[in-house]
Amino acid sequence: MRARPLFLLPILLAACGKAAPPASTDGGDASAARAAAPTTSPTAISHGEAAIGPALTSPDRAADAPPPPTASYRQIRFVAAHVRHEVAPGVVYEAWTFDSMVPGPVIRLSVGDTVDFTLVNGGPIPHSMDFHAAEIAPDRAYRNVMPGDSIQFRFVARVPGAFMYHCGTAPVASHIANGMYGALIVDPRAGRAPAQEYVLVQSEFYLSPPAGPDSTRSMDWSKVLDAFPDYVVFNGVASRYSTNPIPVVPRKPIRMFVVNAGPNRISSFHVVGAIFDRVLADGFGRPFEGMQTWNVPVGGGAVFEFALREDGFYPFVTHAFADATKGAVGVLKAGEPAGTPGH
Ligand SMILES: [Cu+2]
Repeated sequence: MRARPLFLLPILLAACGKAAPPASTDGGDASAARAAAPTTSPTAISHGEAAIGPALTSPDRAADAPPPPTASYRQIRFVAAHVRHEVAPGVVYEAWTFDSMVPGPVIRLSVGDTVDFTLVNGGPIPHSMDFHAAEIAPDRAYRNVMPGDSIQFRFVARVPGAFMYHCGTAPVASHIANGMYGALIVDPRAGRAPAQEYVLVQSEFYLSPPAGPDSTRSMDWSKVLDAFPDYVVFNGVASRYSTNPIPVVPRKPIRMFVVNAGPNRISSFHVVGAIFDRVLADGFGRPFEGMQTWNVPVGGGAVFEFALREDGFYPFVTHAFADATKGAVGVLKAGEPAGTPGH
């Protein structure tokens, strides 16, 4: 393991040492229609013995952005699946996923690209797909897909940005809190300037009380409604890029696509020791220049462009520090820093 910045240890210990309880109940919602108001606990309906797949041990997920697309037409197929996901070391969660990963796969398009999308529901309850990058009738495209069934629809990416996608099945907070979200990047037609590019998806996990023989956690619906998460994470795992800092080249452009899946907490995105040269909200407008911190709303995204002036360890956080303490922290390792970082 690479050297861990010592000043982050209290945060890491707080996040990793949390007495997260095991549980057997979950937030299954087998019958609620899309329009149903989430006023009652979805734990009233359980998928109990449904297969949820093997545990994912020490998931290793690079933050690197996929390269810009080379074709203007894409066929994309996701399978909704319930799998075990390790939120933090030893904390295994019964996640609802796209393609068995939390977040789901990163998609990258250019303005004008056409996507033919297929969602296959391999899970035991209804799921669906809502692409924020699409302009489409939700009642047609974002319908619930029953277990074993599938849906197909087409959209054209018309607006550049860092977009969220998520399951839109009610209660939506339940399906997002359980892991069904991801990032879809749309580049301007002319492309973006060369840079070291990374994708971060911030999200939250709400763990239920102890139950069950296998110590797999699932969602505590009351915590979701109270916006009281146990973990706030980048790319699905608490503090993963503190444990394994992201290596970057100093004095060269860096671009971070940040999407905030929530379902509840705003991300006040900040890189310690850096000022953003440019922050691009979604759309065609002018960037904001010289920014220290930028709020990424729940269900939104932003593109952060900057460079690190010196070799060193540069933490990135949500500056809502309770959430950073719960795991929404990582580190950029610029060059080959000597000595031990401090803050
Ligand atoms: Cu779902």
